[in-house]
Amino acid sequence: MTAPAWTREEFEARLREKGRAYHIHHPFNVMLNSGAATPEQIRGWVANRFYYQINIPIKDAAILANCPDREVRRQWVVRILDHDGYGDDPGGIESWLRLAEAVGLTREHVESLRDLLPGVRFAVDAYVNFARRAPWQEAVCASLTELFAPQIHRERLAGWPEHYPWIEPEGLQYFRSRVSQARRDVEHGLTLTLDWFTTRAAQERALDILQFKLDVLWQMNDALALRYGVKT
Ligand code: AHQ
Repeated sequence: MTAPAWTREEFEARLREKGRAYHIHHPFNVMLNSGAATPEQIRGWVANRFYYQINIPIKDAAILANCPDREVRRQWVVRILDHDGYGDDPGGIESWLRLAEAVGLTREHVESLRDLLPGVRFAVDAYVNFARRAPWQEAVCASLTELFAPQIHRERLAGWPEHYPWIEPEGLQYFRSRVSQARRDVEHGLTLTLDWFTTRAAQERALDILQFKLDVLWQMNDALALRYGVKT
C-alpha cells in the first residue's frame, strides 16, 4: 500500500521546512552577516561566489534546452536576462563585478577565477550538470532554495553597511536586485513544482532534490570556511 500524496499545502510546508538547512545558518554565512568577517574572508567569498553567479545563466539555459513547454520557457528565460543583462540593464553578473571592486578586488582578478576553491567549483558544477541531465521539472525544483533567499539578501543589506563601512554601498546593488527577483522567480518555480510532483513518491523525490541543492550551497560555505577560516 503506497502512502497517499500530501495535499498541495502540506507539500509546500514540507518544502519550506527544508529552510532549516539553508546556508543562512552555515557558520561562514553567520560570520559574514554578523559583522565578524575580515576583509580577506569577504574577498574570498565574493571571488568564489562569482563562479556560482556566472553559472546560474548556464544552468537556466540547460533547463530551457530541456523544456518543450513554451509558456514555461517564456517566463524562465527572464532569469538568464537578469544575470547576463538585457538592453540598458547590465545584469547581475556585472553587479557582482561591481561588488568585487567595492570589496577591494579587481574585475580581472575575479574573472580569472584564480581564487576558485575546488569545493566551490565541484559544488557549482554538480548543480549545472544536474540541470543538464535531470528532467527540467527536477531542475526547476532545485532552484527552490530561493524560497529562503530574500531573507539572506535583506540581512546583508541591513547589516553590511554598518558592519563593513569600508565596502562602498553601491557594491550591494546585486543584493537589492535579488530581493524582488528571487521572490518573483520562486513564485514561478514553486507553482511548477507543486503542479508537477503530485504522487507521494514524486513529492519525496522533490524534497531530496531540494536537499541536494541545499547541500550544494552548504558545501560552498564549507570550502570557504576551510580556506579562509571561520569565527563562530
Ligand atoms: O544570486 C542568487 C541567484 O541568482 C540564484 C538563482 C537561484 C537558482 O536558480 O538556484 N538560486 C540563487 C541564489 C542566489 N544567491 C544566493 C545567496 O546566498 O546570495 C542564494 C541562492 C539560492 O538560494 O539558491
